[in-house]
Amino acid sequence: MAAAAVHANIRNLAFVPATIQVAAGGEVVWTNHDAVAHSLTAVDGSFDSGLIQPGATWRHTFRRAGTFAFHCTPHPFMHGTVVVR
Ligand SMILES: [Cu+2]
Repeated sequence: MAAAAVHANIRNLAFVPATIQVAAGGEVVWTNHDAVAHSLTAVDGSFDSGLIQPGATWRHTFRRAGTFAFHCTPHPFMHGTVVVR
C-alpha cells in the first residue's frame, strides 16, 4: 500500500514549507493558493511542473533519494528543497 501523499502549499509567492521531506517512492502534492501561476522547476532538471495555475495542484513521485533544490521559473526568487530519504 502506498504511503499517503505529503501535502504542501504555494502561498504569497513562497513554497510552504520551503523544505519538504519524503520517503523514496513517496508523493508530494502542491496546491497553488496564489492568484498567479507558479512552477516547481528542479535545479538539476530532474522534474519540472510547468505552470501550475491558480487553485490547481501538481503532484510528483520522488523515486530517487537525494536533496533536490527547485525554484519557480516565473519568480526565480521563490526557492524550495525536497529531501528524499
Ligand atoms: Cu512563482
